[in-house]
Amino acid sequence: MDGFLKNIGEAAVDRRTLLGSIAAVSASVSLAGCAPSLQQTADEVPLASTEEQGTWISCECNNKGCGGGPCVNKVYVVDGVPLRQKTDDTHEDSPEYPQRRGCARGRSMRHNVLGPHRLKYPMKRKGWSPDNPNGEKRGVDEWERISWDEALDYVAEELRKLYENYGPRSMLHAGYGGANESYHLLNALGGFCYIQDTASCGSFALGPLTIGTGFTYNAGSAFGGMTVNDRRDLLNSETIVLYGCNPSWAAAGNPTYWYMQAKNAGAEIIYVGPDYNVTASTLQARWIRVRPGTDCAFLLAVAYVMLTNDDPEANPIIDWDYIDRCTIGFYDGNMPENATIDENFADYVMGKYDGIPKTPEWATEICGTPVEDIEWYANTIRKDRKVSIHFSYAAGRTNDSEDFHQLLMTIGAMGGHYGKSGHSCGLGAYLLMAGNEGPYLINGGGTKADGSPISTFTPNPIDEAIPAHNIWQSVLDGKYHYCGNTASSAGTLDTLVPGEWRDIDIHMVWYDFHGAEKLPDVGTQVEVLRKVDFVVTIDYVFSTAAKYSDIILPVPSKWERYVGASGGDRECFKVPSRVMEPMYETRLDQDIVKDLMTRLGIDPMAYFPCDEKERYFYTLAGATILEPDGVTVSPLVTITKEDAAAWGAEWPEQEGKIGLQELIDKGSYQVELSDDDNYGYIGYAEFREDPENNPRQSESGKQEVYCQVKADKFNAIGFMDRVIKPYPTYYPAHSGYESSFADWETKTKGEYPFQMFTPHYIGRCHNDLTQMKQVREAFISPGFINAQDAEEKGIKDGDTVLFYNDNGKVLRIASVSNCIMPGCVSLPHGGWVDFDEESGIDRGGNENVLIGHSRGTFPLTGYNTTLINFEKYDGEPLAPYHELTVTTPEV
Ligand SMILES: Nc1nc2c(c(=O)[nH]1)N[C@H]1C(S)=C(S)[C@@H](COP(=O)(O)OP(=O)(O)OC[C@H]3O[C@@H](n4cnc5c(=O)[nH]c(N)nc54)[C@H](O)[C@@H]3O)O[C@H]1N2
Ligand SMILES: Nc1nc2c(c(=O)[nH]1)N[C@H]1C(S)=C(S)[C@@H](COP(=O)(O)OP(=O)(O)OC[C@H]3O[C@@H](n4cnc5c(=O)[nH]c(N)nc54)[C@H](O)[C@@H]3O)O[C@H]1N2
Ligand SMILES: [Mo]
Repeated sequence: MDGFLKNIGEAAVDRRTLLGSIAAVSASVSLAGCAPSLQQTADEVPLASTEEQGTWISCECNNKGCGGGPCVNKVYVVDGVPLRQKTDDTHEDSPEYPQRRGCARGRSMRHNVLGPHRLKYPMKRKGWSPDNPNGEKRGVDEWERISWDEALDYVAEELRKLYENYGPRSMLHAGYGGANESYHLLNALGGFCYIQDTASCGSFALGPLTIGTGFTYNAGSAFGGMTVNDRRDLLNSETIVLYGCNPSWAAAGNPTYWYMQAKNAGAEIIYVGPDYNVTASTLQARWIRVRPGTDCAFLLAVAYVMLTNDDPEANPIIDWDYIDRCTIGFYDGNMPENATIDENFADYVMGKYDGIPKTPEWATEICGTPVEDIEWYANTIRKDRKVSIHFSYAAGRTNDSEDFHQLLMTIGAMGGHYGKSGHSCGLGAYLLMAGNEGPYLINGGGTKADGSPISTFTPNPIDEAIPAHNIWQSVLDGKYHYCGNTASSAGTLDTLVPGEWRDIDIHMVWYDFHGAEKLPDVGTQVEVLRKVDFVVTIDYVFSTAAKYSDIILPVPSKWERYVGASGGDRECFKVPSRVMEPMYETRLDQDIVKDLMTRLGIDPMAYFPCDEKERYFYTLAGATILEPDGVTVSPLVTITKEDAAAWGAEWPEQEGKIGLQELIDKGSYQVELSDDDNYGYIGYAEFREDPENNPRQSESGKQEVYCQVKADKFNAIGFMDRVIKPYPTYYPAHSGYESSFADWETKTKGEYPFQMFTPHYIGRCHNDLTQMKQVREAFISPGFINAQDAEEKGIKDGDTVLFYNDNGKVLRIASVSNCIMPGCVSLPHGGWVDFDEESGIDRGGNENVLIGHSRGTFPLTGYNTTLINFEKYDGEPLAPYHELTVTTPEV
C-alpha cells in the first residue's frame, strides 16, 4: 500500500498548463463553446514532476447509499484546483487499525466532479413554454441557457398554478418522501404524492421487527443495525454463510477485508445465490446455487433435512432449547395464544397440510440446488457448529418473497445461531455495517449548543404513497392501490393498512436526489413524462431525469459543499471537507428551495435553521465517542473559542480526543481496537439469555415462526390470489422460475425463459457516478450470461446482445461465464438510458427498461424476478463502454 500511495503522491502536474486551462474554462462561462471542457482538463493533467506545493484534502466519495461508507479518499489541491487522488494513508495498516480503502469510484471522483456531464447553468427546454409544454418533445428537444431568475420564476409560477388549479394530489415527487430539502417547500404548499418503494430492503421492509427479528436500516434502535456480531467476533466462526449478497461490490471498501480476516482465521465460507459473484470468488467460497426468487423452496428443504436428521443425542442439529425459550409457532407444542389456525411450521415442512413434504427432491426442481448440496448445507449449519449467517436484501427484492425473512430467521433459530460468540444470523452483509455490527462507537452531533435542531422535518399534509412496482402505470391510469407506506415503517408492519383504490391526477413530476431509472417500467415512465404539464429536475449532472425535463436547476457536486461527517461504520467517523467553491453557476439545493419559497410567499427561515457550513460545524462539535470501557461517552473533538468564532457558531469550549482542524485535515477519526477494550458486540445476546426480560418487538416478544399479525396485515391488503399463512411457506413467484415455462409439467419453456436479476454494480452507484470513463474502462456494465446458454445462442464474450421482453429492449456487451446458473442472466443495476427513438432500443442498457409494472396490489418491488430472452444483436454493435459517456448539451 505504501509504495502505491507514494507513487501517486510523487506524480505531479505542470501547474501552469492546468491553471491555464482552468482560466480558459472560467472564460467559457461567457464564451460558451470556445474553451476546452473541464473533462479535458481533468484528463489532460500531465503527470510530470514539479516543485509546487498543494494540500491533500479529505473528500467525499460516496453517493448516498453507495454501500462502502467508511472509505477515506483524499484529493491533492493546488490553488483550488483538484489534481490527483489517493486513499487512506493516515496511519499504518493493521487489522486492529486498518486503513479505510477507497474503491475505484472514490479514487476517480475527480473525473466525476470535473466531467463533461456536469450541469453548469439553469436550462430550459426550447419547446417548452408556460402556455404550451410540447410534452412529446421531452427527451429529444434542444436546450437553452437561462438565468437563475428566469428559471426560478418559471418554476415558482408553475408551482403556483399547479397547487391552485389541481392541488397537492397532482404533484409527484419521484422520491421516497423522506427528508429532501424540496419537501419543505412542497409540504408548505400543501403536500405531494411520492413513491412507496420497498427499494433497498425488498420484503425486509415488510415487518422483520413484527416477527421478532432485526432490521439493519434502523441502525440507531435497539432492534436494528445490530443483528450480527462485531468483526472481531466473526473470527470465532467456523462457518460463515454469505447469503444473497455481494459486499465486494455493494459494500466496497473494507467489509471484504473483514471477511478475508475471518477466512484467514480458518472459517469456511459458503455463498448462497444464483451467481458465484466477486465476493464468493474473492473468498473462495463454496457455492450453493439457488435460482432467483426461489429461496423459500431451498430453505424449506434445509428445514426438512434438519428436522429429519436431528437426533438430540446422536446427531444434534437443532437447538431445541432455543426454539422452546425464544420462538413460538415452530411445532404444535409452542403455539401462540392468538393463533387463528391450528397449523405449525414443522408440520407444514413435513407435508401435513398440503401433502407435500418439503424434501430436497421437491426443492431441487424449483431452486436448482443439487440435492446433495441441500443436505450438506443443512448438516453444516447445525447447532454444534459456530455458524454466522450473513445476508443482505437482494433475495428480498423478489416478487412474493414476503415470507423469506421469517424463514431465514426460523432456520437461524433451528441452528440456535443467535446471541452467542461465533454464531449469528442477520442482515450482516449489507452496506457499511457489513461484517461488523454493533452500536456506533462514534456518533456525529445533531444539535446546536443550546440543543436546538440543525435540520427540521416537516410532515407531508397528504398521504399519497404510490407503490413503486406500478407507479408509472398508476399515473397513466389515474388510480392506484393505497395500503399505507411500508417503506417508511422502519421494519414494522404498523403503517400497513387495509388496501383501497384511490384516484390521482398527476400534472407535475419533480426530481431531485433520485434518478429516473431507479424504478421498474422506464418505458411507461417516458410516456408519463411526455404527458404531464411540467417536469423539473435539480441535479448536478445531465441525468436521464434532467434530459426529460422542462427546466433543469444545477447544484454543486459534493466536493463543492459542506456535506458533513457522513457514512462511517461503527469504528470510523469520516470527515470530508469542502474541496472547492461551487463551480459554474450552480446553487445549493437548500438555496434553490429558499428562493422558491420567497417567491411563493413562504418564510424559509422556519425550515432551515442552519446553512450547510454551520451544520458541518455542529456535526463535528457535537460528535461523541464511546470510551474503551464501553460505557462512558466523551466529546470527540476539542473546541476552542477561536474554533467557534472561525466557524461563526456558538459552542462552549470542550476537551476531546482531537483538535477540530486536526480532524478536518486528517479526514477521519478511527477507533483503534485493542485486546482489552469493551467494544465487542454479540447480536441478540440479552434476548437469548433472558427472552422474558429482553423481548423482541413482536407481539409475543419472541421470534414468531407463527406470526398472526403478519398474516392478518398482509391478507387485509386485498391483493390476494392466495392467502398468506402466519408461518413461512413456499408459493411460486409472479414472473419467477415456474413462470418461465409454458408448461411446467412437461418442462416446456415459455417465450421468456430466462430469469434476470440485477445486482448493484461496482462501476457506479445506481444511476449516479455512472459517467467516469476511467471507471468504465475497468467495469463495462455487461450482461452476464451462462456459458452453456451463450453457446446455444451463438454468443461469445464481448458480443453486443439484445435483451428483451414485452416491456422493452436493451443492449449490453455479453460477459460469458460459468459463474452464473444456467437459465439466469445478470444485468447489473443502473446506468442512464439512451433510447433509440426509432427502434425503442435502450442503447444505455438500463435493466429497469425490462422490468414491467407488476402484478396486482402488493407493495413489493421485485427487481430480481423478471423474465427475459436474449439474442446476439445483428444491428450496429455497441461502442466500447467508456466511449458511451454523456456530454451536457452546449447552450
Ligand atoms: N432493477 C433494479 N432497480 C433498482 C434496484 C435494484 O436492485 N434493481 N435497487 C433500488 C435501490 S435499493 C435504490 S436505493 C434505488 C436508488 O435509486 P436512486 O434513488 O435513483 O439513486 P441514484 O441513482 O443514486 O439517484 C441519485 C440522483 O440524485 C442526484 N444527486 C446526487 N447528489 C445530489 C444533490 O446533492 N442534489 C440533488 N438535487 N441531486 C443529487 C444524482 O445525480 C442522481 O441523479 O434504485 C432502486 N432500483
Ligand atoms: N457499488 C455499488 N454499491 C452499492 C450500490 C450501488 O449502486 N453500487 N447501491 C447501494 C444500495 S442503495 C443498496 S440497497 C445495496 C444493495 O446491496 P445488496 O442488498 O447486497 O444487493 P445486491 O448488490 O443487488 O446483491 C447482489 C447479489 O445477490 C444475489 N441475489 C440476487 N437475487 C437473489 C435471490 O433471489 N436469491 C439469492 N439467494 N440471492 C440473490 C446475487 O448473487 C447478487 O450477486 O447496495 C449498496 N451498495
Ligand atoms: Mo438501496
